[in-house]
Amino acid sequence: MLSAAASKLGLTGLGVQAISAVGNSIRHFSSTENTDLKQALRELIPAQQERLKALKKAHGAKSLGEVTVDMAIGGMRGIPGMLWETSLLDPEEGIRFRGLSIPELQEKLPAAIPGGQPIPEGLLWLLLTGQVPTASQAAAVTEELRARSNVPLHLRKVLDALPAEAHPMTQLSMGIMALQSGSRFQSAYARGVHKSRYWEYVYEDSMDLIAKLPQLAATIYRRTYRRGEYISPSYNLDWAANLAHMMGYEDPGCQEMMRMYQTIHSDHEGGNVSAHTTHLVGSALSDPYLSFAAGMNGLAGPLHGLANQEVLRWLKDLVAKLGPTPDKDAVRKYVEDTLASGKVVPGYGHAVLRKTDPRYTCQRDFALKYMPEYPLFKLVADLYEVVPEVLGKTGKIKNPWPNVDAHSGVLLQYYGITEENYYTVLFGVSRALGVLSQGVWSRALGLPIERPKSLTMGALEKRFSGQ
Ligand code: NMX
Ligand code: MLT
Repeated sequence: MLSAAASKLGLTGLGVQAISAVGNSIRHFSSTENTDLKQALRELIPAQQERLKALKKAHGAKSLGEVTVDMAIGGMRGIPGMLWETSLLDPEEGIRFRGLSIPELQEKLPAAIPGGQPIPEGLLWLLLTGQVPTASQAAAVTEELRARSNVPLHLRKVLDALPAEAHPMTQLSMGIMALQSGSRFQSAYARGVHKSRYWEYVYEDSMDLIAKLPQLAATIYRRTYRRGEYISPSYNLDWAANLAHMMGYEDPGCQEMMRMYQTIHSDHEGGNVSAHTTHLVGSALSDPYLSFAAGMNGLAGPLHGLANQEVLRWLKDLVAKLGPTPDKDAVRKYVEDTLASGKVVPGYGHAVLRKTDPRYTCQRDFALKYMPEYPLFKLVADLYEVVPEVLGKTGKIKNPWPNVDAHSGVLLQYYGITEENYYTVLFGVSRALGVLSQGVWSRALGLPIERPKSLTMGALEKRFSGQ
């Protein structure tokens, strides 16, 4: 039966189901109808601690492979060096969240409207517990986040101290740091809490931060692009729809887009810059605000999350130069010119993926349903016919296919969110779900401070001299 909160949100019912990943297989089994997320975690943690202990005992001394000089110099590409429970990336297939692909998430997670996109609250339950939530469990997360969503008065003062033209990602990072004064982990640590309880305070901070991020993001948007005319939160909307509402967008299609957007950008295993940075900084027992702000500073780089902004700029420039419906030869030349000018083609390529990003495909499917005739969508679809071929011809680009950022701006533009400098903020809000969930587990599992070995060129030369 749906809870009162679930019925109010119109959440669709799902069978009670839970997953546990064992190697590559996923087992589905029944779970009790507990709607308290922290309690669910408390019950799950001891078994996972034992699992890690057993893994270390049985396999701790075994090798995961060779590390070459190229790998050490080349951004540690391909070196398995981190434990990350919430998602796993396959180069050919793309991301799986706790074992589930994006189409499986869309099928199994509770939605706000029948047959609609998953609500990110259900994904958060999944990321934290490994269990597919029921509608009432997802609705309980909506309620929990709502209860934690008030932002302190000083937040707006901190943002207002910045010039109006400060980049939205700078504002996001500063805003998260302004919220850090409320860290419960930091206070608990100062009081001397036992390390076995760290995860509890990291959970509190993570949920507080996730709850407040939509208001912070909407404040940045309205302050920067709508003359500071702010919109109060709605107490009837789910987390992602409320973000769209506070930004000033009420279209039900836009709300669905925001639920989908916030779900698919949440996690991409542990090695990407934003996740790895959050993990690294958190490993020093810096609280979730400090570590997530650091991760967001990484997301703000143009080779990472800022690429969604860069894609729109590149597309606008293309349309300005070639018109809205350019022929293939003109587009080919435009792509070649981008490469010849020493710039990257934004939205294409990936450090790990070797096929079209399933997050691109998911957004394309959304566009086919909601905006099939939108000219910008058609242009992006046409680019797919040209860009990989041109990139492939260079012979050096390992993945010529589009990534998540090649498509996201089109959906935002369609609903009127035209300010591309803002796009990475929406990516960042979503990324909190994955990296902060992992942060809770990192502390629950007692993972140590991260400290890989570095080498000088001289040390490498000496090591291999005479070979
Ligand atoms: N356009 C032009 N050159 C590229 C591209 C591209 N889209 N992708 C890779 N290359 C170049 C790359 O710069 C490198 O050149 P060089 O040897 O002169 O330094 C060469 O191809 C080999 O790079 P790869 O090993 O294929 O890619 P790498 O793992 O180093 O980089 C990215 C991955 C994602 C940084 C790179 O593909 C890129 O810059 N893409 C465009 C920016 C982008 O869309 N980033 C978003 C990624 C997703 N996200 O949200 O984080
Ligand atoms: C991400 O979502 O973090 C990007 O696709 C980059 C990555 O995985 O390296």
